[in-house]
Parts: sequence; C-alpha cells; structure tokens
Amino acid sequence: MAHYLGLDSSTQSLSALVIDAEAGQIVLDESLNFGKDLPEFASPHGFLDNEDARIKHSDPLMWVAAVDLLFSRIKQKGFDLSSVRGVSGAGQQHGSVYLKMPLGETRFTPERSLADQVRPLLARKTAPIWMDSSTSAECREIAAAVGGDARVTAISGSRAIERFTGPQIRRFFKTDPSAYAATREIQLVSSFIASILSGRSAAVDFGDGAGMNLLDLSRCELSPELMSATAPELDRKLRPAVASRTQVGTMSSYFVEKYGFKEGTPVIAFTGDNPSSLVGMGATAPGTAVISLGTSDTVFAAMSAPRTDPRGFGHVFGNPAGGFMCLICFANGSLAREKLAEKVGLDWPAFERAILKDTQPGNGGALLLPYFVPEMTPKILKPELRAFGDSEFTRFEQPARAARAIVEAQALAMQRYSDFIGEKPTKIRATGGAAKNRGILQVIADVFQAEVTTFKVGNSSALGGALRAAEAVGGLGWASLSERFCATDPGTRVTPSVGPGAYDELRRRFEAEVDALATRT
Ligand code: XUL
Repeated sequence: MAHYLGLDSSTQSLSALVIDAEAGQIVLDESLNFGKDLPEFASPHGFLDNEDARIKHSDPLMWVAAVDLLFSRIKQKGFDLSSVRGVSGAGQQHGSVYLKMPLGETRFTPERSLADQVRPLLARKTAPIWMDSSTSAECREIAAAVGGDARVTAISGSRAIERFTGPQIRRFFKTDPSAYAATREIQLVSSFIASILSGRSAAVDFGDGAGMNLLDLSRCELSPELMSATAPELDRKLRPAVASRTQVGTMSSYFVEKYGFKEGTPVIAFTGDNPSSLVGMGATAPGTAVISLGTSDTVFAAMSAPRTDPRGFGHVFGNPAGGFMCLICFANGSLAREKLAEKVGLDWPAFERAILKDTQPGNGGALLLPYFVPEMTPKILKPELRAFGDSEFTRFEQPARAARAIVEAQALAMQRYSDFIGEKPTKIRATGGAAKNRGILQVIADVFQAEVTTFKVGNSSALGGALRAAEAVGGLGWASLSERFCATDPGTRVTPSVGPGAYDELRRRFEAEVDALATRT
C-alpha cells in the first residue's frame, strides 16, 4: 500500500489525512479542534486572550498536545500507522516558536506526554501567530535599517509586515532581551511540528520561509542584511532554509514506539498552510487562482516569475512544487462572517439562503466594511464594522442584506488587492470551510466574473502534505498525483449570474470608503 500522511496544524485545528497514492483514495481524514478538544489551553479560537487586540499569541504546547491526541485517536480507531511510507505537512504561516535547546538534544520517552517533555525546552512560553499586528514600530525599524520598504520587498518578496516572523522576532528581542539571548533556535509552526515528529531540529522550507521577511528570494538563502536589521545573532538561531521536497528526518522513536510508525519513515520538510494548499488544490502551475476561505481568507496562485505588489499588501512565497507563488491574506475571513451571522441572528443555512434567494447582486447599494479584528489588507489597525445605505440596513435590522453585504465586501477586497498578479483569473478554485456555502461562491463568481469550483476534499492543506510526501518519497509525479486527487467537483461549478459591469458602482464606493478607513487608522 502506498500510504502517505499529510498533517495541517492550522489556527484552530490539527488535521491528518492519509492517501493511498496508487489507488487514488483518501483512507484516513481525522481532525481535532483546539478550542473544543483541548479546553485546558483556554484558546477557543486557537489563540490566547489578550486585552490588546493587536496581540495574538498561542501556546505552542497546545500544538504539541494536539499531535499526541490526534495520533492516539487514530490508533484507537485501529488505523495501522506502520503502513505510512512518508510524512509531510503544513502549519499556519509566520508564527514562531522560541527554544532554549534545539530539538534533538533530548530524546522523548513514550512514558510521558510530549507536551511535558517540550515544556522545559521553551525559551518563550507563547508563540506570536499570523493574526498579531503589534509590530508596526519594528517593521519601520527593519525597513529603515536596510534603506526602505522597497529594499525589504526586493530581497524578501514582501515589505516588512506586522505578522511576518522577522518583525515578531525583533519585538521579542526588544521587549525581553534576556529571553531572546537564551533562545538557541527559532522555528516556524511548520518546522516546529516537523521537528516534534522527527525528534530533531528540522529546517524551514522556501514556501513558509518566505513569510519571515528574512529570506533572500533570489538565492533562497537567509539574507545577512535582513537578519542584522532584525536582531543580533539571528544567523545562529535560524537554520538555513531548504527546498520543500527535502527530507528533514525520520519519525522519531517516540512515534514509532507509541503509535506504531515504522522505523525510518521519512519526514519531508513541512511548509506553510497556503503553499501546501496550492499543491492540494492542484494549482502548482500558473493560470488557476485559489481562494481559501478559512480563519483568514487568502487568494493565491502559482507565478511564472516573481512579481511584487506595488501597493505592498501581496507577498511572494516559494511554490513547494518549484518556482514561486503569490499570496494576499485577509484577517477578516471566517471569524468575521461568523461574528456578523451571530450579530444578525442567522445560522449557516440561513446565511446561504440569504445570499442565494433573499437578496440581489449589488444589494440595493448597501455596503459594509467588515472589520471585526485588525486587518492587514489594507492595514486597518483599529477594526470597525461600518454600514452604509438606508437606515434599516445600517441599524442591522435586515439580516439577509447584512449577510450578502459582508461577502460582497470581502470579494471586492480580494479582487482589488489581488490585481497585481497581472492576469485576470477566469477559473477560481475555492477551498476552506466556507467554500461549502454556495452563496459565497456565487458572489465570488459575480465579482470576479469567473467560474468557481470546489473540491470534494475539504482540507487541501493536509492533502497537499500527503501529496508532497508521495512526490518526494514515492517519486510519484505531480501530474499523476493531481489527476488522481485534485479533480474539481463538477456539481459545485458556479458561473457568473450578472454581467461584467454589475459591481462597478459598489466597487467604486467600497474602494473609497475602505481607503478612507485605512488612512484614518
Ligand atoms: C498567510 C497568513 C494566513 C495563515 C493562516 O500569509 O498569514 O493565511 O497562514 O493560517
């Protein structure tokens, strides 16, 4: 059996997916939710409460405990993990873990939980995650040190960005210099999980590594210029990045003895959840755009040549299948949709009906700025939910119009801020929890004037991990893997229901209002 395991450690959950690469089948699909399944970490949405809305950290031990819990459930279900020939996976991007001692210097014993054994290795109790926006000063300092944002962008593919790892590392160095000095190794969420699995310090790949503001994309090496602008001795705390298909270790004796993995099972470098989804969505070649509707909404696509965003919101990352990809991320994705639905009292089926049946494209001119949490695209540090239109709408007395309005605003933002890619997508593949909602897909099709399809496999990031393991370990080619696992579901095909000009007026107003809000905050 050609079984390959993909893991996805995302903001709110950990998922495992095993494929039988030869049969073209998914043989295991298991997930746990941090908030529900690990309540002792007090993180209902995957991160810790903080009175400063800009600060978003998670407990890295929650991610570690989740690995133990998920594998024990898989074992309990009777799935034989010794059939797995290779493992890879992904993590939420940009988050960083600070270790006093690189993994590998202690051997984990199956007698005790992993979290208990990792606890003494942490140089910092919490890990800043991608939702953190507290590092504006550090971004300015890094940019100034190298001669401006254009220089940071030219080297790393993105200007200095609050949630990116470099500015986060700088803030840690400034606020807790002694803990920074005691840090011997800094890992991304992705490489941290790969390190936990292999029991040794695993390297970051080019896909996730590009989200640090520290990688020189032209050479795929850490940039000495950006490292010294960020914090002292950083070159000693970061391992060199590697190509995504590099083997970084084998499953450690902890997983062999406790969960039955075969000794020597290769672990392939983990990557970011978005680069992994690019693979899982079969979109590693240019021409197809992917919209991922998760905790964050992201738009991404493979690129034939790296092209940076003149507005400064888009990013260039390594494409795990080779070459580059672009990405634009919006913090107000599913959490914002959920908060709005709660505010106006709609459940998920009613939210879908509201868009498909009860309202019309353009929403009679009603407009919403959907900012519940600080936004990075565009930069809105003081979130505000603002409604424009007739008084019933602005008082949130029309739940159906409110539902359509948030989705229209999100789609208009996605379209506007992804225009630097240069090619208008005619085909979009949608993934993530909210891609099940046909109302949302219809609005995306209408705003982008493109055909939208989804996949049968919900978790494209975990699937991407399994496919990457199959490619790197099993030598199976991308084309045959994509053909077997990444076919779109024809039943989900949604085409535009309005003509090209239908959103012109709303787009103009949205752009004016969002620019005014972004300038003010
Ligand atoms: C991408 C980003 C988010 C996280 C979410 O730049 O910050 O999409 O990867 O998991």
